[in-house]
Amino acid sequence: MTERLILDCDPGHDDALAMILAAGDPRVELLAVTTCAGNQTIEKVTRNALAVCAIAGIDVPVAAGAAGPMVRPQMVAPDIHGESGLDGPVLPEPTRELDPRHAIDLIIDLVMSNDPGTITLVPTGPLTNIALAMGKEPRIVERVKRVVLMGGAYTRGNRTPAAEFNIIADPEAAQAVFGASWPVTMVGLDLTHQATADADVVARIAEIDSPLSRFVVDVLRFFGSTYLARQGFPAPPVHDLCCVAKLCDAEVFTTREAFVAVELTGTWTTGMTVTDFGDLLGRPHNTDVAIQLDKPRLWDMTVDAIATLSARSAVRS
Ligand code: PIR
Ligand code: CA
Repeated sequence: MTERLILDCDPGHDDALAMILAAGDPRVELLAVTTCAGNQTIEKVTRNALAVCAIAGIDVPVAAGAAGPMVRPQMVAPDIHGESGLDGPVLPEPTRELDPRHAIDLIIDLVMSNDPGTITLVPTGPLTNIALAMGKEPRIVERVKRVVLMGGAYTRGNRTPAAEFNIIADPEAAQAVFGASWPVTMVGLDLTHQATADADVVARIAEIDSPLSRFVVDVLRFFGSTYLARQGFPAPPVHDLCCVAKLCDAEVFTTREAFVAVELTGTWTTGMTVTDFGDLLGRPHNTDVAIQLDKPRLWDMTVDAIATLSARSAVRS
């Protein structure tokens, strides 16, 4: 059965790769792309989403969502993603219109009009849209099959020593998502830091030699340069890609059940995803936590998706 998903994102270099895999892998069906302020402002990330659609030939609805977090002041990540949110490649002009609906309404419409248990939500930015959609239409919680989110970690942070960016950018929204009764998979930094785009991967993508492959190479080069300069990584971790990969092939990473809660009142730890794999807190486990990546599997499917979309665009033009 093909996995049907809504990608709620803040593109973002790794978000762009997640869009491409979701559109190019035959094992999943991308129903819509919704945007949320995160890596950059809502205007910028929405523009970037449309640019990725243009270069990759993605023609699903795209809707703009929340312009900032539910409670706290806004946080963006120009140090890693640049001023545009997707610095590096030349961004093509959008070829299509935005969906007129707010992201929250598009999510609600799709979930309520499809059979229960058939749609997976894949948030790869702050969880603002998902939490607001739940607040507006609480019945989506029992209709969504699963939430596979990029965020958090059980061992580290990247925005503070304790907190990962997507969670600390809107911790109240994140806690609402973890605290709801739907199944949640947390694809955190413990997993995504294994998903580096090493030189051999960039070379394989370059070999496809299409406008899309050149775009992806530029995306990865810029992302690699900021990750090297800011965080000392020899190659950039393509976080958001891992969530979509899990829907393409469940074997791409292992998980372990845990109780996860978001710290909302810490002095130094706000936004931390406190993870109890055992029973220290005496709480029922509410999350499948991503642990171990099969890296060759991840990059094989990603290279294949780029090749598939490149061939599709070549036929069309
Ligand atoms: C990546 C991100 C934000 C900040 C840094 N330092 C690195 C973005 C990515 O798009 C990903 O979704 C998540 N947030 C990783 O923290
Ligand atoms: Ca992201």
